[in-house]
Amino acid sequence: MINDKMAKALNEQINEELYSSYLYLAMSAWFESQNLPGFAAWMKVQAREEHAHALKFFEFIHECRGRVVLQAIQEPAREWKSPLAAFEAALKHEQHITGRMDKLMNLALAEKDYATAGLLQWFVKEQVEEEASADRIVQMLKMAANAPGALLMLDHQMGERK
Ligand code: OFO
Repeated sequence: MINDKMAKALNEQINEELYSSYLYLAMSAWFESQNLPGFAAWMKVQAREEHAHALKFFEFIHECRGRVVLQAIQEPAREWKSPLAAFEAALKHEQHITGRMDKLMNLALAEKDYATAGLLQWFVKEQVEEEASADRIVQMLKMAANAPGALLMLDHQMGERK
């Protein structure tokens, strides 16, 4: 069983994950509009991954006999100043999600909900990877600044993500 307080917090996290998916899909659409199909494909894979994160919480709440309540998803931005600006926004978003996971973990421990804490442990680890991967791309885009050839090579490399 999951208590109401914890279920409410996890429901909010489902919304955050669906928003993450929506945000990365919006970034994918923007990269398409910039003729950078590799970046667009990378973001589409990321959007799918975020949707899977939402489903992990969705299924967990049901397994714990809680009630899932879906809320409206906020509209994401449509434009970014540059590929670098988009990935800086993605990194900032991931840092925000890491902060949310820390708060959820604190709540789970305060509620002595060790099952939820176990699930959250997976997400805490995942956030380390999420931040590292966004940051790596930010750094590469900084190195590619003012070199269109380097940006095109990077685009090709980004498109290889499965
Ligand atoms: Fe769900 O990890 Fe990114 O946001």
